Amino acid sequence: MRPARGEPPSTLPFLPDLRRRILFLRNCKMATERTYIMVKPDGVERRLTGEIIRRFENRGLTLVGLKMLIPTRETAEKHYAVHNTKPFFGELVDFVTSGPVVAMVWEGPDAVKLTRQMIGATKPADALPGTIRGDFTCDMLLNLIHGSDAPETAAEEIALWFGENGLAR
Ligand code: RTP
Ligand code: MG
Repeated sequence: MRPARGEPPSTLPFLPDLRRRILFLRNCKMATERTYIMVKPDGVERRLTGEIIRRFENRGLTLVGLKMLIPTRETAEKHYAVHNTKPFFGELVDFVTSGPVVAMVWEGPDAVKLTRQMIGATKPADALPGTIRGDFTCDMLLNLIHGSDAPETAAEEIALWFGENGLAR
């Protein structure tokens, strides 16, 4: 009900609906997807892990798994197996195994597409301002962050980096 003229509203009228929608999305398995996100060694070294987590939390995604590790060559090669015939494969594996990474699983509606958009394009000149890469890097290799490119790859990557029972929920 609208407050009488001149009376301050006790609360913004749309808020209860918004809260209900947020609760619905949190509980709605159909709308929810998981994705594998990794802050690469350059992102950790540049102390951008907090900034990256803040962006995903601000967007409304939920962190469901997190750990810091130095990837083995075997894991990095499996992770980037789709690129193993490309000329940059060796350099890519060298880079990803060069220091600690922060491995994470994020959950939310359309999490794969949403996080990829927030990460920005692979080619520095295509990474728009406002995206993580567009705001913090202009290098093709030192591009701070990985995000799964499809729900199927996300499931494989989550299994590779976190195993069967490695997630908090
Ligand atoms: P990522 O897998 O790390 O999230 O990156 P992405 O999806 O944006 O790009 P992808 O095509 O999967 O390539 C993986 C990483 O390889 C390097 N790359 N170099 N020189 C090249 O042409 C080239 N293409 C890709 C990038 O560092 C990219 O992040
Ligand atoms: Mg990729």
